[in-house]
Amino acid sequence: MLNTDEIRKEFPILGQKVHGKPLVYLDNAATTQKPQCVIDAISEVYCTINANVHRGVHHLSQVATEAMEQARTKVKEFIGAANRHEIIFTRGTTESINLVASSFGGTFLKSGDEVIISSVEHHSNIVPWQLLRDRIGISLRIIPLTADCRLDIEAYKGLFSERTKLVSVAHVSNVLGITNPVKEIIDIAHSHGVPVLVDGAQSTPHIKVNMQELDADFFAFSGHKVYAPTGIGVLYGKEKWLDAMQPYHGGGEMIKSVHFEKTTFNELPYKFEAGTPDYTGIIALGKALEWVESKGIENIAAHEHELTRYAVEQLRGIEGMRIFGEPDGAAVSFLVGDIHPADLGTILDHLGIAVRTGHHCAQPLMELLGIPGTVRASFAAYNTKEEVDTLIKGIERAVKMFA
Ligand code: 7TS
Repeated sequence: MLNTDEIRKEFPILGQKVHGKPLVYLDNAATTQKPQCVIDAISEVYCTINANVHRGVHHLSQVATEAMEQARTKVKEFIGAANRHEIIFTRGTTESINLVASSFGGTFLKSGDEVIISSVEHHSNIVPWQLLRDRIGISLRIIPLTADCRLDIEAYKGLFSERTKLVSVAHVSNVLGITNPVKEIIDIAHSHGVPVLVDGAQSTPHIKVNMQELDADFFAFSGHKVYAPTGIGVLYGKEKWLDAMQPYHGGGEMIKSVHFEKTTFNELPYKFEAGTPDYTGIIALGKALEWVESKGIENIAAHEHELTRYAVEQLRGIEGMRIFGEPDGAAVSFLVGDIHPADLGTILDHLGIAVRTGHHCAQPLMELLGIPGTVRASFAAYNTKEEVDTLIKGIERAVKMFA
């Protein structure tokens, strides 16, 4: 059980008022708020150990390097990776997926090859593959949806051909809050000898992920959705793939030796970490993951599932309510009558309630659902049932206004 009263005290931002009303922050799928310990970790770096990493013999540089590498160990443990060097720091999920598209694509894909993605992908797991399509002539196969907004696994099985080279799917839909059967998806792909990239942006904050159990070949997530700062993220990749893949960015740190005629590349993970890394963000990410572990991710998940279940139950009582799919995670998407999602979002904002409205960077999914967008409420460890009640009252008020 989580003690939300105590947890809320750790998040300074939550105490404020918005438009004169206590802030009800329900946009956690977009980004989570940060606990004081994470905020402190950032200022502590600059107050005590700041120096560029990996290249100094001097004391500060060594301390900063050690702190950064400890955070890598923390990430490795958090996601159950086999090796530290399989953890690559990026700017976030978007960059992690672009890295795979560019480096895996550049190494292993050629014209005519196929990549399988799904109907529920965020734009960041669509557009990198389209860029690759335009660059080298691959094609995309899309896993369709069933009537209840789940991935159609039977249809997925039929998408494979001898040209299939990669599957790239979201672990949890950022719109529907539905967990995809990624283990099954991975097992099916592996039975065809095809590797799988899992977009873990919406699962890592809410589900205990373990790379050994999942057997994903690549796994991407963003720090800022799991109580860490913006601008830092992770790509996990199996050593056998990362080793064989060409580098992504060129520059300092990713090289062993550089001559005008020829350059040799550094070992993993540094081969994929060109330039000065965001070591401050990395250290704070380590702190955020420690914070999650201190509360227990299973406890956080149980709390969020209960909030989602309660929210769905309460929302269903509102006339004209349309909930998309049956969320099992920490987000719910809905529309009410013919109220435009942006109008509903604006009214809720005036009541101090922050929800997301629009297409949620999943325009193809909106097209499939035949809607312009949704209103999405998404939960984190610090949200409460009272906040769900405030949301419901706000929606009821909006419905009256539009009646
Ligand atoms: N993949 C999924 C499933 C996501 O939900 C998001 C961000 C991304 C990738 C991209 O993550 P980034 O950190 O690199 O930007 N999703 C959302 C959202 O639902 N609302 O704002 C951002």
